[in-house]
Amino acid sequence: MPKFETNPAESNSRSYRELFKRSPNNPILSSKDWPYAANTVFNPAAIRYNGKILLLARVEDHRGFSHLTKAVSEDGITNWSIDHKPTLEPDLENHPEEIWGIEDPRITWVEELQRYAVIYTSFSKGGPLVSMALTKDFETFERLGPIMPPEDKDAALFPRRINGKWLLIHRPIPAYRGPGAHIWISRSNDLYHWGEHQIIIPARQGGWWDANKVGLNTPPLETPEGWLILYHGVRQTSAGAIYRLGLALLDLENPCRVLRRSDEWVFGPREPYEREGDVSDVVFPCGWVLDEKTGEIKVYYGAADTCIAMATTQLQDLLEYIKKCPEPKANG
Ligand code: BMA
Repeated sequence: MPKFETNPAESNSRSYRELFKRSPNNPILSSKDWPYAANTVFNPAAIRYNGKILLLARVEDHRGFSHLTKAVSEDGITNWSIDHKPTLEPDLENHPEEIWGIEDPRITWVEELQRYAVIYTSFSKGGPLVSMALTKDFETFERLGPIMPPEDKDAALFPRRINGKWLLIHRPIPAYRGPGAHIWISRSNDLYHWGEHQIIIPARQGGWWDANKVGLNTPPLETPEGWLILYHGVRQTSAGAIYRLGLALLDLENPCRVLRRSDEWVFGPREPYEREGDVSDVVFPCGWVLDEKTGEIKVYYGAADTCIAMATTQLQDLLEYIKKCPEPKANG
């Protein structure tokens, strides 16, 4: 008998349970599938590449440091072909900020550059910061280095310039945590220098599931209704934190304008592999892949900071759901 059958709070909730369907193959990947020794594999970026699904997984070694390794599959569920050594690992000579590992990548195809932008967290001596690398083939990478100073993580690039500027979503943590850790957008002309910083999704306060700390999960997905994102809210309890996911819709031409934000979380830890692991009660996607023909979205997530799981949903269902959500209030 698993220690946790279901999370009773979740199984009683009606509003969102049909939105995401967990794969019966979950967890689809874990350290036992890895071709070399690893403690855990989790929080993967995901993208369609050469007609297949490519995951760039965070792999934690037995020192506790992370690197990124790719896994490729035809159906995105089975028969993964996994690199036999790290695909992108810390480059300590040229990038000392990567000293304690690189984590939680998000990938965006950037048509203008004819490159994939990989945005990841570098665990530097000064704390976690946001780094960027470009690649054409997921074999060789051109590093741009740190683009946001610590403490900052959970970042992704928009796929095209908007009103002439590149846009980055990210989540700085203020030293004075009183007001909370919020989701921001910053703008750049050259991808190196970022400014015009603005909060877009503030952490709520008090009893909310996403009080005090929120962060981006999946890179913005362009839809006719707006940019869709999944973000996490961190609920602190006396037993530890619970990482759950909410949905938001950003204006197409001004993504700093949040059109809709879900009041309720739309996905949260329920299954034993999500509830028990190195860090219990965490679901943490870093990528989703839309099938343009069927409208199905595959969401790839780290479960309990230990393994990789997948859930499917329909773009149409997400849009119908989010359009019924309220427009965000200034002070939730
Ligand atoms: C966040 C990130 C994630 C991790 C989560 C839960 O701050 O560091 O990598 O999955 O915490 O531990």
